[in-house]
Amino acid sequence: MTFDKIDAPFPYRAPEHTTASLKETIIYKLIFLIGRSPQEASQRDWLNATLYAVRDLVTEGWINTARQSRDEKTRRVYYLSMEFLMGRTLSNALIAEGVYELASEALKELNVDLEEVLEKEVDPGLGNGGLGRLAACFMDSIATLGIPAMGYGIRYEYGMFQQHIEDGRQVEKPDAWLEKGSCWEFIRPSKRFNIRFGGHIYFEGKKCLWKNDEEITALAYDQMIPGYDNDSAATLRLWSAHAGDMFNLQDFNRGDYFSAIENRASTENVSRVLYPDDSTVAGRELRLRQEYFLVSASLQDIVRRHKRTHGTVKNLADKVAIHLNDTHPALAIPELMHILVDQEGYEWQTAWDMCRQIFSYTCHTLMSEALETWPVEMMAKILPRHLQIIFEINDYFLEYVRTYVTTDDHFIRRVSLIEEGDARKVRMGWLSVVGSHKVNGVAAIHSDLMVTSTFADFARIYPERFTNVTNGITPRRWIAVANPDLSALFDRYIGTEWRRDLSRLQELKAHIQAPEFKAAIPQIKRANKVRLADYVKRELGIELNPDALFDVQVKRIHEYKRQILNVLHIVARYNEMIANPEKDWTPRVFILAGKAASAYYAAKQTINLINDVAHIINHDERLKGRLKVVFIPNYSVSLAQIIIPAADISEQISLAGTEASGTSNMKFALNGALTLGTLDGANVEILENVGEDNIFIFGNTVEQVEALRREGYYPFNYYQQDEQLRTVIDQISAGRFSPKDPNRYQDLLNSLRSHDYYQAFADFRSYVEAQKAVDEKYRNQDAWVESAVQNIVNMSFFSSDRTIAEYAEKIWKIKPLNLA
Ligand code: 26V
Repeated sequence: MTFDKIDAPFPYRAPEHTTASLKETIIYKLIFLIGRSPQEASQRDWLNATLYAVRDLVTEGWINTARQSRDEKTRRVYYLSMEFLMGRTLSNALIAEGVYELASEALKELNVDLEEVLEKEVDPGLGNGGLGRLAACFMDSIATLGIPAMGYGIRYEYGMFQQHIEDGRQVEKPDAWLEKGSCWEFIRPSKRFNIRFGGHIYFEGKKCLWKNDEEITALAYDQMIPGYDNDSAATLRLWSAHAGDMFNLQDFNRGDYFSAIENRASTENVSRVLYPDDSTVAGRELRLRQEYFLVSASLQDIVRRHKRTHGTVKNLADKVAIHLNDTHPALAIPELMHILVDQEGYEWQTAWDMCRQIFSYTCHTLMSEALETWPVEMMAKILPRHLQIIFEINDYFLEYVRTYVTTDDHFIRRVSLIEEGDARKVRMGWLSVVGSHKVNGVAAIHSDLMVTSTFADFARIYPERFTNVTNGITPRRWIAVANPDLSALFDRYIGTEWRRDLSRLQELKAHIQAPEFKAAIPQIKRANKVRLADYVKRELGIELNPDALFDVQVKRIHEYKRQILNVLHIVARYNEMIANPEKDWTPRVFILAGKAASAYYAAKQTINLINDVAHIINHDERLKGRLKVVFIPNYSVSLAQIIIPAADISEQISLAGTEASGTSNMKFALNGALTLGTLDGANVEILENVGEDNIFIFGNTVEQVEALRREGYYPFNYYQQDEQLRTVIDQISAGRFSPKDPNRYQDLLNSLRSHDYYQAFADFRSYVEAQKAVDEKYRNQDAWVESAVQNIVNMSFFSSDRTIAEYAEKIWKIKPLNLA
């Protein structure tokens, strides 16, 4: 009898630990899995031993959940994403399993400090920013709600680069995160699939055959995503490229053993490194290969699993939903067609109907330059059969448009999946819309704009296809892990259930006038500010005053996010303070962090400018420490966990109509920071939830932005008419902040004065005024705390549990497992 045949209940129960038994287990893991004695163990060894001990606690529920879903033959959803920014595992798992205190005590008895050990864990940076972190919050909610689902991604050997700041400038260093070992994952040597590339296609009768000339192996690594206190866990399966047995056959046949082995390295490049550019499409062949690698491995796995459970692919559309996290995995659409038509022998029409029931797609941007396209020529070389399928989908689709919508040639040209021109290109966004039954934006305003701009033509063809699902964040990581003091306060007043049901925060409303509650909020904030100040002192040697107002902007550096507007205001404020040094200024600390894509010149200049300005301001004694500017290098999930709970002001200052949603805006507000933002992305819904007295809104609306674009926007006029703005620009231009290299910022300034594509100058005045209102309010600490509380208790809507429940109901048509 094989192990597979043993019936439930699962025979190996994980122990209910006491401090003593957990301590024993950790020692056991240390000795027998890591091979170290307690006397010799380093902090990292203790970390790994603890990880192994806690992993055991999650495994049982994980296996049971998978079994239940298999036995009940439930409909499942597969979440395909090129990025998952999971953050550290241990702290989250300890909380999910309810053994944080126990682990802390067990380690203390071994003279080991849990907090220090937690800091040793590497933070896998397998994503760029918002999109990748959203995928991680979603996995957490999927696990907690017990949604039968699985995430699929790539196990990049090198994640997002490490950002160092040298002489004020960003320097990128490779992130070899795996070198420290990664003991949370399970390698699955038996889960391997061949991924084919290149070659040519030919027909045998009506049947299309693909003779590829390259092949590599995708190997699965599984990670458990623990649900919160529900004895359940979801799976994140990441694929790694292996040359496997597929040596270059020609080399082998020539008897060139050494070349054959040597080639392994280049074959394995496909999962070597995450593309660190979230702003432009590089059009690089390796990226296309990565996308196909993810898609092909995942679909083979999905179809194999489905056949094993159901014995047929006939009911695939009843049992499988596949979600595309942006267009990056859009090749899944032609890949499923390839499987159904070429391998399973389905008629084109039947296969296409199945596809459109199976796929759904989330759009995460409005930036046209971030809409993926691939040169037809490149796709022909790497994926000839897929290109041919895309052409066929296009013919079918355009025929439909001509028949039922319009024969207007301009329209047809605009919606064609193939962009005509010198070099023809495949439009992945269009492909995703045509191949999905639902397409969603990530905040109300974004979904509205999607159907009036990016996908306007498609909204005319398929009006019922477009919908909104506003993003959310997991309260487990963003409160329970990141802000333990605030968690403890919640627990004291409303019990612990808010962790799985954030609507419970409503119940806090009965207590917010209690003096003890009111007093606790600023105390907690101050403690978090001290924690951040300690970090900054330790890492950067800069002293911060925890009683100053902490004003924070942390996110990827992008022109549309307008870090530059932040800098212009900082300089303006500096000038005012120097002009009136005796005035009773509210002390401020400006904190910024974020990475710039390595080839994004303007973003790198912005980082340089922030650091140059910080250097001058932080050394100006006339300010008497009332103004500080800090750029914290190497922003990551772990850093966010320290920075966000310490913020008083959350800067969300993108040009209206450019930030699809934002998710840090939600994390900040939930941690009691007040938003200073434009009417963009989810800021709009945050305003609706917290009320206008508890948020600082400034700047032009989408309509005003569009009117300016239409009627002619002349930034130079703003420069001329606003004296304060002019002074700031002239100072930067004269090298006030870069005396050794006075011309350093000419490009940046020229571009602002002449184009200012993201209209920073237009919003400057109202931003400065809003900042004054911030100072004013902060002087009245009672009013400030009241607003902070209103932010916290009104954030229920922004839990990713709500988001995932909406996806499950509206888009995936999937019910949670009964996890009794
Ligand atoms: C874009 C691209 C485009 C070229 C190919 C490589 C690549 C890799 C990553 C990206 C990511 C850009 C999309 C993104 O992160 N969007 C963000 O998604 C968040 C979650 O929905 C949302 O909150 C942010 O507003 C949005 O900018």
